[in-house]
Amino acid sequence: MKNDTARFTDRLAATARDIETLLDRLLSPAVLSSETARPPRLVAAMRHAALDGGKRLRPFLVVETAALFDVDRAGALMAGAALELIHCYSLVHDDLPTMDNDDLRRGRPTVHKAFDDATAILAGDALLTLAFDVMARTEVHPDDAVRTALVLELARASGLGGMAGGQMLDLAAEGRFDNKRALGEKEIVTLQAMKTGALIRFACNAGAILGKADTTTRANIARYGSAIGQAFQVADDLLDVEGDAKTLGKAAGKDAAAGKATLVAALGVDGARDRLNELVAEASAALASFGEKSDTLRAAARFIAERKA
Ligand code: GRG
Repeated sequence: MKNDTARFTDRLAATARDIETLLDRLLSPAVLSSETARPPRLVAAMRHAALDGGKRLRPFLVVETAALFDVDRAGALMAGAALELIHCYSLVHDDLPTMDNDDLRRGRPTVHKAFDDATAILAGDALLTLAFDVMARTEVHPDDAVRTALVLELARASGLGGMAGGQMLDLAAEGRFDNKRALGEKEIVTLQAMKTGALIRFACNAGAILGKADTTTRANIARYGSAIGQAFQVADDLLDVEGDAKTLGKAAGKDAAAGKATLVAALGVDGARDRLNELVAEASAALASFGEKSDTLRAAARFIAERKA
């Protein structure tokens, strides 16, 4: 019988394949009702940003959390695809010269390098808005209240008080607008919970919303999502110090060079590793009530902590 890690790897690959197929369809040049035309250059830039790459971790978390509640897989995949569109938009905008100024993403030229800055901005904008278009579709869930809750939570996770807000705090911490000021551990945790944690937490919450979970169960899933969201960012900070560009598919060592506010900077490499182990244990504890049914999500927490790219 396969162990949890092998089962996890197979399931991640299966979800990635299904998400690729869905995104390929969602980003087709075919014009939809209420649309006027789909400009080919914009379609091409959006496809460059979203297709053929990425671990598809966020959609996987939606699908696997939804599976805890025996939710229809096709609807969960559609919700996961909507979330992945937001993730892809954030990477396109993050890579722009005025943000992180990166040339390489997923081992390929970033969108502004393959196209141009204006096209990259518009591709990001259109991916962001398409995400809400997709999340509002009945294919996600037949119940209007479920879809409304998903749209609301997705907006909160990605906007002012979530990912975009976190990016703002990150830029401010770099000293872009004012004098640079070293952030304390608590401030770094808040920044990261917004910038990266919010979408990962949403992925898990989405599964619970689709499954119409009760309040206690929702809280446990949110606890799991917060722990793995934080673990994801700590692992990312460690990879920036210890990883290499070839495996990462993007530049390494950029955080230290920019003097970024990371937990590795605040706690040191060993301190960050200890924190990572605590977070994996916390994630696992949050799933206690699900028993063996949540073994794949436990394996996901370990994968997030140990990942090399
Ligand atoms: C521009 C509004 C706006 C937000 C940007 C997410 C983000 C905020 C910036 C990305 C910067 C970055 C590299 C953060 C580290 C965490 C992260 C999101 C890594 C990339 O996610 P993965 O590893 O990527 O899931 P793949 O390629 O597998 O999809």
